[in-house]
Parts: sequence; structure tokens; C-alpha cells
Amino acid sequence: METIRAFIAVPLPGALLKQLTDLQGRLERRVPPRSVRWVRPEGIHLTLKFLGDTPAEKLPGIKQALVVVARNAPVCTFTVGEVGCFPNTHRPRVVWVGVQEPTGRLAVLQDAIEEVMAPLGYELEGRGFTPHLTLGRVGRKTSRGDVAQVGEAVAAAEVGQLAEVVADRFELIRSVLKPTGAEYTTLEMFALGE
Ligand code: 3AM
Repeated sequence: METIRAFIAVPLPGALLKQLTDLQGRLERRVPPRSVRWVRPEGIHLTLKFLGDTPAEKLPGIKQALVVVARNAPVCTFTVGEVGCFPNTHRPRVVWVGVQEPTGRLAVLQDAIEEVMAPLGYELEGRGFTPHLTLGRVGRKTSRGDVAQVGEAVAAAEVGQLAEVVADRFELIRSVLKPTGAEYTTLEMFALGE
């Protein structure tokens, strides 16, 4: 049975990707060499739901459900700014830039996606939804001291608001893991509010 590693995400405008590249560069200069694997900027997106390995035969049903979610979700605007780490800056594993959407529309959209995906066999995200853009991941072989320095550098970084982004669609994206990093292809685009 063919399976496809997939996730659902909001794509980002090219101008923001350029800003994120600059931000990665600024952070890279503040952390120990090779301590963080930086995500290729064209691979940065706002993930709403990670599906993982999905049987290809399930895709039509998933797409049908997502069309309905998209139609009922209004377009929203989010801001991008401030950096942080998962799980936190004391034990950094993922370095991210934050996403703020104060009206709650983005959270409602994410919740609606969870709700339609659950009966299709996808577990609810237990950790709750913390919208973010992943900039990099701390390398598994990074020493404790270097990991600590990454967290300190991120905590000390003063990154204001970078951009305002209109989320008017989301995409179902295929991820193919390669030694050079994940390769993403859009399988389907879903326009909001149509
Ligand atoms: O770009 P971000 O980091 O928001 O972290 C992975 C990425 O999201 C996440 O799915 C997106 C595309 O790969 N991801 C990967 N494996 C995951 C897992 N097992 C996961 N999210 C949750 N559980």
C-alpha cells in the first residue's frame, strides 16, 4: 500500500521568506557553529496539522473534508515576530519565530481541521496549538554547553514584529524525507471562505 507523508500548512509569501532568511543569519551568528540545522527558507510554512504516513487511498476523503473546512473559515491576518524555542529556551530543540493571530480565527481554523481529521483516524494534537514558524532544529550531536548557548542566544535576541501575513488559504503538502532535508510538494490548495 502506497503511503504519503503529509501535513497541512499555510504557505508564506516570498517577502517573508526573505526576512526569515535574514533572521536565520542573525541567529546563526549568535549560536555555536553547527549547533543548529537551519530549515531551508523555501521549506518554512505555518503548520496546522501533521498527518504523517497516510495511505494514498485516504487522500480523496481528506481533501473532501478539507474543502468543507476551508469554505467555512474566514480569511485572517497574522503577525510574525519574536523568537523562542520548543520545549523552552532552557532545553532548546526547535528554534522558531512566533505567530500571533489575536482574533482567534486561526485557532478556530486549526481546531476545525482537527475535528474533521479525527474521524479519519488522526489523533488530536495533545500538545495544543502553538502557531509558529520553525527556523531550525538543534542538532542531536550538539554538546550540552552548546545547546545551553543556543537557548541563551534565542532568549537574548531582540526580534520585533517582522511582518503581517494574510492567510487566505492552506495546503495539503507532501513531505519526502531526504538526507539533504525534507522536500515538500503541494498536493492541493484550499482557499478560505469560498
Ligand atoms: O514546520 P513545523 O516544524 O511547524 O515539525 C514538523 C513540521 O512542522 C512537523 O510537521 C511539519 C512538516 O514536517 N512534524 C514532523 N513530524 C511530526 C510529528 N511526529 C511533526 N509534528 C507532529 N508530530
